[in-house]
Amino acid sequence: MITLLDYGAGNVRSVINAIESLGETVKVVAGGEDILSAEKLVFPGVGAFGNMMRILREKKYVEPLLAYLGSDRPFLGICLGLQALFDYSEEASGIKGLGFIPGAVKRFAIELSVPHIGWNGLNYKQPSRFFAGLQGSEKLYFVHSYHVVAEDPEVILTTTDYGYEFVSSIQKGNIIATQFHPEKSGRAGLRLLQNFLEPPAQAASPGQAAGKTSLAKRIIACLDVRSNDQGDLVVTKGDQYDVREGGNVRNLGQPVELARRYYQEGADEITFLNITGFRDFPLEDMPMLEILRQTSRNVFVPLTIGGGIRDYTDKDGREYSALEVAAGYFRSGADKVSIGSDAVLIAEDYLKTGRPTGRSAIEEIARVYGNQAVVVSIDPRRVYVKAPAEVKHAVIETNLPGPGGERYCWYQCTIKGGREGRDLDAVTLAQVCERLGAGEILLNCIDRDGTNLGFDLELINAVATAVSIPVIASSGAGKVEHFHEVFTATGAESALAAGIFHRREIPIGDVKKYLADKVETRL
Ligand code: 1PR
Repeated sequence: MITLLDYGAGNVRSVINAIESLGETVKVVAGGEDILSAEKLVFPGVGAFGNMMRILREKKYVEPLLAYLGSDRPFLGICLGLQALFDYSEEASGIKGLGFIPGAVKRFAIELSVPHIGWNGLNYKQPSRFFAGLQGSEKLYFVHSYHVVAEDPEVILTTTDYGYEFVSSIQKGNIIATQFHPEKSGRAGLRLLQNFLEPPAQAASPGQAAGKTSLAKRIIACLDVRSNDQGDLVVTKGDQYDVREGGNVRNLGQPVELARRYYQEGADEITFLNITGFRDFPLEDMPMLEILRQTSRNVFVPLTIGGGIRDYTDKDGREYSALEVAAGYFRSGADKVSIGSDAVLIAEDYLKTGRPTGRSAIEEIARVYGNQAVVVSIDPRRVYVKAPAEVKHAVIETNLPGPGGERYCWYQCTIKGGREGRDLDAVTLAQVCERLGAGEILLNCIDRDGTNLGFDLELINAVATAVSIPVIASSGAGKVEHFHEVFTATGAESALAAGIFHRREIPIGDVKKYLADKVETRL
């Protein structure tokens, strides 16, 4: 029996699912006495340090936790569950951590995109039973803007390189804690969890390639989901966002089955977009939550969900905040939520006053679940102009002239799945959302969607150079070379595709094979 400390924020569902998939049962802590009587305690943390410590104090978990840690019984901390062990964090000034391991939690001070999101390797600093069965070349999933700085080098189990070398896991006796997420790290992560649940007899010291570890470019499979005319929730796919063929919604398969297939084929992440979310209400749309629940039971890579994340009043007049909608998704197994239409409206409001309200969906969800949990999905469309001065938007000079020979264009944001164009450009939207706390940009392109013509490199460059958060390039992938092109010609951290995977035209494995000696990926 594993005892799991859930302080109410983030995706503990995936940790429970991963442990259960290994044949163990999980008891969730209901009070301090459960911590004191635990035999093996897992503390997964997602979200923000200050919020976590506040809840731990309110629930009176701090004393029991320190007593448990002091007794040297098996403990596995994950992400914030690692950071909580330290004295304090730059993320929350004036708020004390548990102070069990001397040191601090610092924000990445680097030129690279922050958060550090994705699959990176480990430099092994000492042998541990935790590592049994690993080759040493595996990549694990990270998602964080802060990292620990341990005063005592003896506790450092692994480091990872991102801009500089940082501590990615620690061990002190039976206390182990990782910055990466084993529950989201595919087979390698499950092996680590297995080693924690049933420690092997011998400590292992995996070999590793010489040199620094590096962050892999991610290949993301995207499932656009909606009800078809028979009322079944199906994976569909549009051509420039038109998902109907012969009057019917295209049906390319069942969401849970497809997600499972993509996990097994090596997808680094899976995104579900509830594409009619702008008119449905997800908390009433139980099938979507159920899809997440079922998928997260046996898919152990990050899951993002988008569609309908906004404030909402139901037919009985009850008001729900976007934060409550997001919470429903997180509880059902999502690691990140993606905000589309609402982000455009939030940015328009912000631009009117130049001041954040502190109450927008982006700010509220980021405050509780952390910036890394908030993706903004942008649905832009090219608008050609004869000269940059014609509009007040971010205009680029294009190598793909318009129908009238125009050499300039801007990228107009749309809402409601491309149905309504707004007076806002994609570059400005991305910048405003970064300022408000978004952790990642999912950059679609209506012109390229479903065309197989390749990603719109000009759009991706315009946005990726304007923000410091990671950008996911989306729309238009038609052959393996397009992935190489987007990773070498733009600053995109990941590439997302849908049609070529659904139609089995190119398996994910072939994309990875093609990239193997050209671009760092997770194999
Ligand atoms: O506005 O917060 O409710 O969110 C709705 C979400 O649904 C948004 O993220 C929006 O991008 C998405 N969406 C809405 N309508 C459509 C549509 O297709 N009619 N899909 C839609 C967005 C783009 C990608 C697609 C890539 C790759 N589709 O999801 O998967 O373009 O496709 P490809 O590789 O086949 O070219 P809200």
